[in-house]
Amino acid sequence: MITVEAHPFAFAFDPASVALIVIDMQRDFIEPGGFGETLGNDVSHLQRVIQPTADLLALFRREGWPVIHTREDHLPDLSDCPPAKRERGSPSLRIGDPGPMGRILVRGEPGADIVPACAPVDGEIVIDKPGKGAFHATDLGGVLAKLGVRSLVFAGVTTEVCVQTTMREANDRGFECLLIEEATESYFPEFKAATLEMIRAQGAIVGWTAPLAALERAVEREQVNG
Ligand code: TIU
Repeated sequence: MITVEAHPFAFAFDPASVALIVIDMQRDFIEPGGFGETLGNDVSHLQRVIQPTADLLALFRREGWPVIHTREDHLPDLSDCPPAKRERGSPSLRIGDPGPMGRILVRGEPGADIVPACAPVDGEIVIDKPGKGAFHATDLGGVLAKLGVRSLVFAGVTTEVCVQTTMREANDRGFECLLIEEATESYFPEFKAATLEMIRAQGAIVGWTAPLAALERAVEREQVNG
């Protein structure tokens, strides 16, 4: 077992049954002109998450542990986009409308791509999802069962929307979930802070959080001690 100094207490995982899930590190959320900005958000907040997420990816790749990426996007005919999602509020562009990075939140368009620094490499799994949670209307549950995964390390954007929703789905399915604090970000810093607190409150009611350095230290310790 590898034991990470985490909040609210130590997070222990078996390296034979861990996977990393990187949520929606897409240009549509992180770069100007995409879905996030059309909703009225300042996307510059999300850019600080790119390097820590790349470092976390490097750690999993070095260890040979499974990596799963998700993308929130829709089929070109929008048949998987509930009208309630497309029609909600008054965004400057709606899902499916043409924007500077192609059609907003549509699979295969430049905006739906994962940012280059966090792009999947050969052998990594990519799950396209129409909802905020990555288990809804996808085969993520089947993929994790096939891999024999029990513990999930989380990164990605945004903390209180797709990351938290997916962690809650995973927690309800019996997975032990650890969120890496610098590898997740919100358009609203106060929402990120509140989400980290609510995840680990009540004795890790949803899961654990830890800085990246704590995970790196734990992996190094395991290598020294065997
Ligand atoms: N709007 C917002 O904060 N997030 C999303 O719509 N999707 C994800 O979090 N990926």
